[in-house]
Parts: sequence; structure tokens; C-alpha cells
Amino acid sequence: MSGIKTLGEFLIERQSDYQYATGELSRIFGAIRLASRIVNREVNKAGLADIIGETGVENIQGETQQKLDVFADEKFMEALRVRGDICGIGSEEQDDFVAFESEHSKSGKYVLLMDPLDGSSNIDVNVSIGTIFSVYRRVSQIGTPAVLGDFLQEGRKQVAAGYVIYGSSTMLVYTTGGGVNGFTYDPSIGVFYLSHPDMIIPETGNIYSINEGNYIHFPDGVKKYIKYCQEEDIETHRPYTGRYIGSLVADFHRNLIKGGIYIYPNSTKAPDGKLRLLYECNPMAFLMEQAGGIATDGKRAILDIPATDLHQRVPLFIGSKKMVEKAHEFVAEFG
Ligand code: P6P
Repeated sequence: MSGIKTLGEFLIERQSDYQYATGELSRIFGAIRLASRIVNREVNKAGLADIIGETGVENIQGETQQKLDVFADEKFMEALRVRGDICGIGSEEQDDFVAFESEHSKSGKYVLLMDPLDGSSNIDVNVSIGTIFSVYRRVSQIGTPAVLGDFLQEGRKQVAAGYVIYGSSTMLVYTTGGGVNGFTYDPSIGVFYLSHPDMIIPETGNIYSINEGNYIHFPDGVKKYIKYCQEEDIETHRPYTGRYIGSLVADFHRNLIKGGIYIYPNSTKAPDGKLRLLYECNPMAFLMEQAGGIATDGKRAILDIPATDLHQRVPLFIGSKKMVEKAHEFVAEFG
């Protein structure tokens, strides 16, 4: 691994990418790095520990919380409270945002939104899962407790976003607006190494990722796009390959590397789609635009959608530019 940069070295080297003081960013990523290492350890032995299975507690989504969900939420919350310049957190696992009370935290200049363990229904079947995070500069006065307005900011205001994917290897992928870079974790020494510098999604691809089990509930435009993907056309390399892991971070990561489109549309079952704007769609959209792709709700750029509620849902079309543009044509013509 000689000559390959660690995450810490990279953050210092690329400090000009970050529009605010580097130390603040380093402390935030220091907290994320620590928590992801702790969560990674538990994810890797989830099959052994009595951590599998459900707490019986329901989160605001009405979903039964998996123990590892709760564990991940606690570890990221704890690490960011102590080490980051964070004055508050919004989490999929918390009904309301959490404003940290210590004087140190209240002097924090940032808030963080996260899905601490996305795709957690896959834990018991050993499929890749992930942590998604999004960082904003607070809008309320420094030195006071965080307020809801600090979290309800549109996606373009993000100062950093990324995910940790706990898969065949564990990776941290993030952006601060100067491109997307991926770091692979070496558990033998507890270090993230720069393994995927300057990640760019192919302009087109041949992978479409959508839960076709919901086909009858989709709008006509989405149905027709799915059929377009399945038609034979040598020039455009169709039929495409269908790949749906059921874990947003895993489907996103594969498409980022190979090219492709992921769609979680609105439907008669889910009029606003399923995915959350603030801690799933916005961070993934920031990453995708930085990697040269597109992220919309089928029409509007995700990053331009006003935030009105901590857990608001939006439809998501995200991936290779030409593939998302083609999907837009069907949505525009057929609704
Ligand atoms: P469905 C996991 O619950 C998640 O939020 C995403 O990670 C994933 O892409 C999607 O929901 C799967 O939802 O309805 O297809 O099972």
C-alpha cells in the first residue's frame, strides 16, 4: 500500500476543495471514519452476535428497527457529538432532529443528516448495506441550539455528502464539491486508503435498477421506460441488464462504477416514492452530479427541491446522464 494516500492525508492535501476551514472538515470526517469502523466491525460479525433480528421498536417510518440500525445510529450520534463541529443531527432512526446541548456542540458550525444503516432489511441475508450522510452549514446563530431550519435546506446548500458501503470490502465515498473520491478500508490496520480517485460515472450504461415487483403500480411513463430497457436494439446495446439489490447504496455504487440508472418512482402504492429527500436523495444527488451524472424526481433536479419536512419522500431517478434523460422523455410523454 506504499504510495497510496490515507483519507486523512487526502483531506489535508485537498483542503482547497473545501470552502470552509479544513480543520472543521477533518474533525467531521474523523468522527464519520471512527463510527464507520465501529459499525463495520459489528456488520461483519452480525451473523454471530446477538445483534441480528429486531428490537421490536418502530421508527417514524413505521419500520421495525433492526438492532444494527439502532447500534449504527447510536455510534454515529456519539462520535459526531464528541468529535465533530456538529451542533445537531437529523436521522432516519430519530422522529425529530437532535440538537446537542453542550457548549462545545452549540458552537458547532454544521449539522449532519444521515441514514445510519440504509438497506438494513438486507442484514439478515448478508447483502451489502450502507450509511449515507449529508452535511450543511447551520443557518441559525452559532452558540445556540440547532433549529429545524438548519436541516430544512435545499440540497444545493450541502457542503459535504457521502456514504459508507459495508460490502465485500468497506468503502467510504464522499464529495465536498470538488469531485468524488472513494476510499477502501483496510481492517488489518484500521485505515481508509484512496482506491478510487476522481470517480466519474459513464455517460451511458446498460444496467437498469428498479423494483419491477411494483410494476402494476408505476406511472405509465415508468412502465414504458422499463419496456424500452427490455427491447432488443443492437445500436443502443439493449436489452439492458436488470440489477436490483434492494439497497440504495449498493445499487448506486455499482452504477457509479459501471454506469446505469436507479429508479424509485412515485406509484399508486407510494405517491411520493419511498426514499427520503434529506438523508438519502440529496446526498446521493450531490455525489451523482459531482460524478457527471443526473439526479431528479423524474422532472426536477433533486438538489433544487425545497425541503419542507425532515422525513419527506421524493421519487428518485439517478445515474448516467443519457439514461436518465431517456427516462425523462418517457415520463414527459406518458406521465
Ligand atoms: P423496496 C431500503 O429500505 C431502501 O430504503 C433502499 O436502500 C432501497 O433501494 C429501497 O429502500 C428498497 O425498497 O420497496 O424495493 O424494497
